[in-house]
Amino acid sequence: MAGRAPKLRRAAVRPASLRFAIVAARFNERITQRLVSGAREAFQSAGVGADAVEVHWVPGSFELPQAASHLAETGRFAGIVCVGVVIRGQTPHFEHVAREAASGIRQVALATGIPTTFGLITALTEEQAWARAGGDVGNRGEEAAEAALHMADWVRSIRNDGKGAERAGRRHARLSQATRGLSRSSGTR
Ligand code: DLZ
Repeated sequence: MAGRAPKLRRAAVRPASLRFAIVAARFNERITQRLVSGAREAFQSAGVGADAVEVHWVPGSFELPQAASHLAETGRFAGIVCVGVVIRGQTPHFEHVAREAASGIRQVALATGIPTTFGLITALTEEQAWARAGGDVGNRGEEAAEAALHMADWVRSIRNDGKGAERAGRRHARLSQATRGLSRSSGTR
């Protein structure tokens, strides 16, 4: 799959007073730590205080949706970022874990309405995974945190009033345009 994640336009986010959670899978923990750091940095540079970001660890990526679901139900978070690393092994286990994590995370987002984003690396080799954890191909944790910030801002704008939604619509149209430009200039990931 090709494409670069959009860079968040800082002006689009008004994160003061918003809380976020990061749910992290311990499997392949050294790599996942990099995703957690990437996500923390994205929150920090958007103006979210360190004390407004909670990190919760679970055993593996399969458990991410359940933890995210519990966190969403608390109503304490404007967004939840799920991070984990699934690397293909000798058996089809990889497919099961990756598929269930992806569809479970989507279900949490749809069922609760709380932006719950996908910061998983699904890689064929460990080398590919490192490249996507702050290496040559970006940092999936950072990208997922930016998506959570973006979605939290958008959800808040449509709840507030019609004008907020219009402004968010214009911001997102501009962002999509920028994203298309970035996708054209990027290679295979
Ligand atoms: C069992 C397993 C395997 C084989 N591979 C991974 C992986 O690459 N990445 C990951 O996050 N978790 C893996 N797991 C653990 C499962 O996610 C889960 O924790 C266990 O199956 C227990 O439910």
